[in-house]
Formats: sequence, C-alpha cells, structure tokens
Amino acid sequence: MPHCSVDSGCGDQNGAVRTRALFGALAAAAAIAASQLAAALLNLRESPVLALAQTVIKLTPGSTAESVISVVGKNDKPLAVISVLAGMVLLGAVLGRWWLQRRPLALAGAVVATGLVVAAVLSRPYGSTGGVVASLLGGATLVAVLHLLVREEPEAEASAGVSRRTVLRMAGAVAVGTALAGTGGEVLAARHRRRRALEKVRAALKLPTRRVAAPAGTDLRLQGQPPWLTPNRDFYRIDTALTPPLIEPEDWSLRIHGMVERELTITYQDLLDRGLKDAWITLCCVSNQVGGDLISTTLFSGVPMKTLLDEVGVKPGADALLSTSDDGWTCGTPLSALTDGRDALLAVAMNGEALPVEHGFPVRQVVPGLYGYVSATKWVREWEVTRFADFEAYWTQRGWGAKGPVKTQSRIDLPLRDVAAGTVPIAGVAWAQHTGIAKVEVRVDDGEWEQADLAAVPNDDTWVQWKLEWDALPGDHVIEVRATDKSGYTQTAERSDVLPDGATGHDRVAVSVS
Ligand SMILES: Nc1nc2c(c(=O)[nH]1)N[C@H]1C(S)=C(S)[C@@H](COP(=O)(O)O)O[C@H]1N2
Ligand SMILES: [Mo]
Repeated sequence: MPHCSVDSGCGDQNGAVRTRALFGALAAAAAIAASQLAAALLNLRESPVLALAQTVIKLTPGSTAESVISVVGKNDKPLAVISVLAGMVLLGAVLGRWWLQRRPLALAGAVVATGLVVAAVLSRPYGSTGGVVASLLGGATLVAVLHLLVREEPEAEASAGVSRRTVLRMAGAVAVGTALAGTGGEVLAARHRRRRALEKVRAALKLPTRRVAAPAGTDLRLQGQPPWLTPNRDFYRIDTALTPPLIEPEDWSLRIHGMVERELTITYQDLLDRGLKDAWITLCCVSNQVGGDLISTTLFSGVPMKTLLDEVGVKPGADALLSTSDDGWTCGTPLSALTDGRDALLAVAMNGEALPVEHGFPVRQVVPGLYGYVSATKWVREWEVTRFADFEAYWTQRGWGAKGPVKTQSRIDLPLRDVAAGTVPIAGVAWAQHTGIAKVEVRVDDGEWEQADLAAVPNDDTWVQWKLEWDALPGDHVIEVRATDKSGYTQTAERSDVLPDGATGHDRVAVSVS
C-alpha cells in the first residue's frame, strides 16, 4: 500500500472507486451487447440503442442539429449512436461508483435509464414488444453485472468474501461474453439487413410469370387433405445450408464448362432472354419415408436445361451434369434426363412468383422424375459436363445412390385419425413422376384390393389425388394403399429404408371408428 496515509486519503480507496467505475462501465457495455444480441435474435428492424439514437436526433433542437450537421455532415447518425453508447457507458460508470454506498440511488438510475430506453423504443414506428424485451434484458444485465462485480474489498485474504482474484476472473468472463454477444449480434443483424434488402429486390423483380390456380379437377378439395398445388410457404424444404445464400439477380451467373464444345457464362438477364417455360412438377426428397411429407407440387417457370446444353454442345462420352451451388453443394444428374425432352428447367419462379430465397433464389434446377438430391440444385452457380465415372457428388460421397430416379409411391392422407361410423372418404396422393400413375388400390384390414378414383392431372410429372368411399364400421381398422404406374409396375409391399435410393413399401394407417 504505497500511497496510503491517514490524512491525505488512501490510494487504495481511490483505486477501489476507480475499479467500481470501471466495472460499472463494463456492466453498461454488457447491457448494450445483450440488448443488441437480443434485437438481432428477434430480428428487430431497430435495436434499442438505435431507437435511442434516433430519438436523440429527433429531440435535438433544429438549430443545434443544423450546426452539428454542418460540422459532421451526413455522419450525424453515427455520431448520435456513438454519443448514446458513450452516454450509456458513462452512466454505467456513475452507477458503479454509487453501487455500494448509494444503492437505492444507483438502482433508481438503472430503472429510469431502462425506462427511457423503453419509451424511446415505443415512440418509434418499428416499436414492438421485441424492442421492449431487448431493452429490459439490457437493464437486467446492467444490474446483474453491477451486482456480480461491484463488491466490498475483502478485509484480508482469509475473509469470507469473494477474493479479488475471483472478481477479476468474473470481470474477464463478463468482458469476453460482452465481446462475443456484441460481435454475434452485429453479424446476425448485418445478415438480417442483407436479407431484408434482398427481399425488396426479389419483390420488385418483374418476371413474365403470373400466379395460377391448380388445373381444373386436380384437387378433390376434401377437408383435411393437403392441396394438390402446394402454396410456396408450405413447400417442403431440404438443404444443407444453415442460412440460405443471399444472391442478388444482378450478381448471379452460371458458368458452363467441362466436356463442351464452347464454354459459356450466362447472367440472369441472359437466362430470361431465352424465354421461360411453365411446367407443373412434383418435387420429392429421397429421404421421404413411406407416408411422409417431403413432397410438394407447384408450377415452375424456367429455361429448359437442354436449351443451354445445346448451346454449349455436349461432347461425346459425357453422361453427367455436375452442378454446384453458391454454397458449394454438388449434384450429379444423368444427361439423358436433361435432354430427353422432359421439362428439366433452370427455374426462376414457383407458382408465378420469383423463387423464395429458401428455395434457391435467384435460380435453381428442377427435373421431373428424379429425387431432389440428384437434380434440384438450388442457388446453382456452375455446371460441369462430365462423366459419372469421374466424380462423386455431395450425397453420393455419403453413401446415397449416384442416380436417383423417383420410386413409384402412394400415401394415405384421409381419414385423419378417429372417425364416426358411416360413409368416410379414404383419400391420398400417388406419384411416379415422368411415368405417370395408372391405378391406385386400397384395402382395409388386409381384405380385397379395391380400385380408387383418380383425380385429374396436367401431365405425368405430378402427383395425383385419389379417393375411395368407405363404409366404416365401428372398431379398429388398418388401411393400406398401393399404386401401379403406367409402366405396369405395382408398388412392392416390401419395406426398404430411404438409404441409399428411396423408401419402398405400402403406406398403412390405423384408424379407429366409433
Ligand atoms: N444448394 C443446394 N441445393 C439443393 C440441396 C442442398 O442441400 N443444397 N438439397 C437438394 C435436396 S436433397 C432436395 S430434396 C431439394 C429440395 O428442394 P426444396 O427445398 O426447394 O424443396 O433441393 C435439392 N437442392
Ligand atoms: Mo432430398
């Protein structure tokens, strides 16, 4: 204790006051970081700090604002944010100093400050419950960290209190947590901003497509059955992307190379210039279990993949298209399926609307008759014309089949669970994309197979709804379905796993009739 004397005051005591102020400032920083992270997690358009800065700008008298702007120019917003942050840290330091001797005052200060932030948040056009939650979380963090770090100095090493060393460790942990939360919040918030900006661009795109209704007669419109045409928001989603790539159409291009006569790179506008074709297609995932819902149907609009393959000129000997997405996912598709005249598309729209970001915006592939993992590359950026013998794509490396033709399948959607005795519709869907469904049969309690009625389809690339009226008697029953496709193949009852190339077996559901 070098600077301590009885009458001039104690260096240690000054040091202690400084430490408390410092911990108070740290508490304020932690509070700011916590509220920023909460704001990002809640996807708020404006964090409490920003709301406060905007309020400060609004409340600054016009003359002052003008002189400030004359000095800092267009940097008045960053200046307001920095002032708010500095003010908060300063307030934290003051509260830290007061925390031990003037606790009620310090607490009141924390409450009033939090209240002012909440008021600022609520006065803003984007004011929301989320903003209030983030503000309150900041206030709670402020008080919690003050409570944790600002303490009486231990009298001696042996005292029952927490040692200085422990307090320093806790302060270190709070500082690290603050840095992590702050950085994480900023990264997340930046991503949310990019996503919102992209959604604006997407909404403003003028594509020569329009929304249409399901073709007449395709949807039986039975209560409780999924619609024939899947709304975009309900379309199943499968990919390896933790967050989808955010690609502006202006920044998109597709590079085509490999076993081709002429390499080609095309832009989004180049693609649109080749003219769009519309095609009703049912897309399904190889991981769809028997009876599962990883399958959906919509009207895709895009450029036939064959158009581009013809332009580049496929060299003899090639049998595969290796496509790569913006996030590095790869997919190998048989060239035969892309050139045999089916509606294999480089799609830009689903159901008349630009592709949703999660479904591959701005451009994805879709190929009728093949599972998604070997055909439906989203956010596609690169094509290499090649040979299956020369590469393994993402899922093939992980044990899935190199080629994934869709297996003929059927699913029971109705009745849902328990039904009352009487005439009850048994209904569902069946699919064998690019082959077509010829017949669907149903049996109850392992009785005779009975043929169901099929609804209309626009082509053989979509699923078909089917229905059979059932005279349901009280008791427990098992309903089973099987489909026969237009090649004459009837679904095997033998159950096989989804790995390596799609599930087989009949969908069977238990219902209880009362
Ligand atoms: N870039 C990319 N594209 C991808 C995938 C992926 O993981 N990454 N998954 C594929 C799989 S396995 C399926 S089933 C379909 C699903 O498309 P959807 O999410 O639009 O329904 O996308 C395919 N395209
Ligand atoms: Mo899939």
